[in-house]
Amino acid sequence: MKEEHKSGLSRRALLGATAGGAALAGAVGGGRLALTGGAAGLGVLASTGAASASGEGATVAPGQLDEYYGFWSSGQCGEMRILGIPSMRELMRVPVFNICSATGWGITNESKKIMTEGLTEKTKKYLAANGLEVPRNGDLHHVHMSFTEGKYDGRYLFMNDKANTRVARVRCDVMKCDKIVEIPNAKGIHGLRPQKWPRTNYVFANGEDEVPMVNDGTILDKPEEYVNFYTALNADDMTIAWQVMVSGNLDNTDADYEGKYAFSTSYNSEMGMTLADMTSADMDHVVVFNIAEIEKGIADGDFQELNGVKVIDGRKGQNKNYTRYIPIPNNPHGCNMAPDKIHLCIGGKLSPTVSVIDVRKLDDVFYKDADPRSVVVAEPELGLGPLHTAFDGQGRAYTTLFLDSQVVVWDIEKAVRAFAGEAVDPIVTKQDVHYQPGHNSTAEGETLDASAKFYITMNKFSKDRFLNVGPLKPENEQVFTIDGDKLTLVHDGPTFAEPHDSIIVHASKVNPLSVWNRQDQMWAETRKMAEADGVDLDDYQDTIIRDGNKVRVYMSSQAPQFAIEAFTVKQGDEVTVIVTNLDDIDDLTHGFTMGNHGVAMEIGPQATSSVTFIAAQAGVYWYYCQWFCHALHMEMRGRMFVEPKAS
Ligand code: RUQ
Ligand code: CUA
Ligand code: CA
Repeated sequence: MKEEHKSGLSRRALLGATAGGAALAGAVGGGRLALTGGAAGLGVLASTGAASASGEGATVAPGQLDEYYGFWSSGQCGEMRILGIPSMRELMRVPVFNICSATGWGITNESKKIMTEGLTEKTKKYLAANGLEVPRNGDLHHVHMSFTEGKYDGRYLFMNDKANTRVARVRCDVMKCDKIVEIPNAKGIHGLRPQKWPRTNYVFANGEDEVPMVNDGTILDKPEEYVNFYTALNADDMTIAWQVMVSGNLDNTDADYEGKYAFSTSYNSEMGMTLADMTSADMDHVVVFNIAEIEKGIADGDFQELNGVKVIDGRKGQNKNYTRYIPIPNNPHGCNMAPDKIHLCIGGKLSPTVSVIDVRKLDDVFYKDADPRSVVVAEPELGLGPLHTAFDGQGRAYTTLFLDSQVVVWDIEKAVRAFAGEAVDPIVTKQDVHYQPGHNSTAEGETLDASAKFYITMNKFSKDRFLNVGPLKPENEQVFTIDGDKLTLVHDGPTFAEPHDSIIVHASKVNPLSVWNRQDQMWAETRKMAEADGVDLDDYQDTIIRDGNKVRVYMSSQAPQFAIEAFTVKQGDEVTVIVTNLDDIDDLTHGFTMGNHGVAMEIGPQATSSVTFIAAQAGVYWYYCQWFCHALHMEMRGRMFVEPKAS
């Protein structure tokens, strides 16, 4: 992969030197490929051609593969996105908390089960009262991969939904969501991180919004009785392991490289209910969670059970070793553990500082009564609005400055020395970004494989940077190569709501299938239904089962034909169509769309998918395949006859 990059680059650089910039632009200038940063970026590459050119390694020619996967959140779109890095080509959208017209996520029986089985009874009631089958929206902020010994292991991706207080998991073998769990007690799951060491046994999830401990309407506007919850999920089965009740709210979270501690920022230590109150104190805090002590507390029975969850009291003043509160200025936000395994970086947001916590000193705070602030070993003043920090594995930190519209690159060790009184400047460089950056990413920067290759900034505003598309503007993402002390812009491109956060994972660690395994658990329930109907989904028979006013249509599909090209039901029947794609070839996905019924689904090679609807109106309805699969794809269709109800 890397070799291809190098040879590709020198060939194009040579082209640039001999045939001129126009040929070069033609070779690499297409679409969202890298080097769309404009003439300046191309100029740099064309004029040097040397192996050490700025921006080297950023070009991925048409037909070449990226070296890294990028897994992206999409904020209020509720889906996960997969990009190729460094090209920033969008490779896939994986529906998770959203309803998807293309794939039928939220429409098929299989996806509806995943979207509803982990909901609380309260939420099921709200859905029923609103005539909904699944929650309609999600707000997916943070995607993180499972770890083994501090490195990405390619098994799962975990993500939060702030809007409906959920956590989801995506299987990396098929890149489909397989679990969605609503978190009881907490409200507004925001920060989310997997445990890094020894492996991801827990997924940590922050409740951002304060509510009464028993939120049944007995207590309303009495903030003094509100609490917040920190949640640990068991990553392997997505059950809830435990919760810790805390003082103040929770924003972002991360875990250490020893499996001992997890951390959360709180911008509302005041427990204020208005903006003025939430920003009134000079200091808020980071909560440190002592995992072994919490596990011991649970084992010893020192918990209360709340909506089926074991809840430990970790509020201030509980005088136990579950939590400690480290004072941090002023409405802190980002929470990022450096791959040096030592330094935790907390973005000050309203304070121009990043507070650096030495996690080796935490034992003293828990067990020797040391001053909580004694763990802060640096607090460099970096600029206005520091939010999130990324790392390059070489001792440098990259912090986004929201208000300054910059990234600041700084040296962690120098910041520690400066804090101790030495006259050193930790700041390496500042680079303008466009505009107002939130999160940022480096290649595997939150892992022990962090590298100094790319720097990605996810900016909240594009302003004047693209053609005007009306009052709603896209956001903007930029990619820089890291060239020693310098950052070189190599990509600048719009994204739809919202480039919230991303992780960059080396392609060697992600190995998805191209064809589904027929025995996949995704359609286990459908398989049970088929068995009960005497239909063997592995020795496919195309069958129509009538069961009172329920009709089940089992059909296979093979390009370019549905095995059943017409079936008849009665008006008012509940119809379930179960389609199995018998094609066994890469990239041969079929679809099933039932015209005028709001029904559509994707059926990947060797997959089974099913959908249920009421045939409410008599008449002839065409169904068709909506994934282009064959020269005769248009002909891949059939009819449903709905006989009028005898009146
Ligand atoms: S938070 S812009 Cu939702 Cu990730 Cu910091
Ligand atoms: Cu099958 Cu299009
Ligand atoms: Ca505050």
